[in-house]
Amino acid sequence: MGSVSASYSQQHYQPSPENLKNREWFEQSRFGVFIHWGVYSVLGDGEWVMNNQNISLDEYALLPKFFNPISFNAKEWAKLFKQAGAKYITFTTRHHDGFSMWDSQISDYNVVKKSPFKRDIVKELVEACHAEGIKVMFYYSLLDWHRDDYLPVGKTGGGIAGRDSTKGDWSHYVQFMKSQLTELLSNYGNIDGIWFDGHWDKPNEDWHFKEIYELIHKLQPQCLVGNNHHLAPFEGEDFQMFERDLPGENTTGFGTNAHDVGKLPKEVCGTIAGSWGFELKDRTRKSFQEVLKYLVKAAGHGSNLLLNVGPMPNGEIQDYQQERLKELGKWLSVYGETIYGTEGGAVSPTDDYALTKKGNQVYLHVFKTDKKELLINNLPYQVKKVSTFIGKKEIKFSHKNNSLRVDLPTSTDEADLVLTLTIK
Ligand code: FHN
Repeated sequence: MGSVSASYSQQHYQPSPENLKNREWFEQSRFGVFIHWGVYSVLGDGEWVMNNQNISLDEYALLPKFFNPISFNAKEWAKLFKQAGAKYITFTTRHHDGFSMWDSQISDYNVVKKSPFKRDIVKELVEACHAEGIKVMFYYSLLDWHRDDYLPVGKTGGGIAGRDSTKGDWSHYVQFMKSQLTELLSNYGNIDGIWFDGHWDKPNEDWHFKEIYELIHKLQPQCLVGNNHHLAPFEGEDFQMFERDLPGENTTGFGTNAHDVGKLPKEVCGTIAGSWGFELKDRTRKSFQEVLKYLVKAAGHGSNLLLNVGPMPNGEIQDYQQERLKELGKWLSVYGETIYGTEGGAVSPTDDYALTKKGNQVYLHVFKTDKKELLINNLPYQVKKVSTFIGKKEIKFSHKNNSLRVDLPTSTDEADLVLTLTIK
């Protein structure tokens, strides 16, 4: 096992012009849809079911036979994402169970060869999204509960516990990943990002990230590399991600990177449901107000929100998840200017408000509150005028010693009252 640092120190990654341009696009996008969908959805117990229920490889191998999503319609999904105002999707091409959702020539353990559905889901989804002008990123799990060459098990691996760890062959596994990534980046047109996950299963392993990232950038220079290792960004990465947390926060305990918010474009990911993959006992459904606040607070931190849906095994996205997306889309069709293409505000979002900025306009998003006035300290702008974003009605304010006090209109029962601050 090599040392972690050996794989990515001593490099001087120079992003290509295409890559830098794509980072700009990414930063302006602010909203993407995450999709966790695989054969695990059949069991309706989340994407970790193999590990959590300690299902053996032989038992799990029966699952693809039941994966026959006859209601899957990539074009309908893409239309929904467009209607939601999403600028990109990130799709789980292969999650920790090691099952490939495309017609991989390198592994038969894939949707075309092992399921009665026999259709290349990745291909259909990419084509449908591109037709709607939505960019596509691929989630790719580094962790694998299925393959022998990944052995010995890492920190997780209920399904593979007890297997013969002498079968492991790390360099073979790394080569396998490179071959699969080559397929994904050669056969599906422009792919705008690779979203790695699972490094934390074997954090001290030499993952050969230098070679892997170089391969990606060679195959598609614009393709942005992100890695959900919950650490400060490694060399060769193009964006920094934060799981279920806002940049700088660490409420989940994942984020040892929480206080190490770098300069790369940022993305926060979170769910509409309680879990990522489909759960039958889906009892933690977020309201529109909650998901909207998540999006706005992420933007206030200068970050995108990647909001997850977990489609059902028949290929449908649950009605309430569709509703949340449509509600966001409706809101963004009115307030998009205050989110897309903005920078984060100079003051960090709180539970009461978030600020976004575009040129000399600052948008003050006030979340549903009973308060009659709002006080923001340490605001480094000279405010000339405060008005409602809708209707341009002037609002009373005072601004002394970097503290802004704003009178709130009596009816703040909107999920997010947006005010425009005109600054000098
Ligand atoms: O284990 C995965 C989990 O299933 C899911 O894919 C999330 C998404 O951020 N990432 C991992 C947990 O860190």
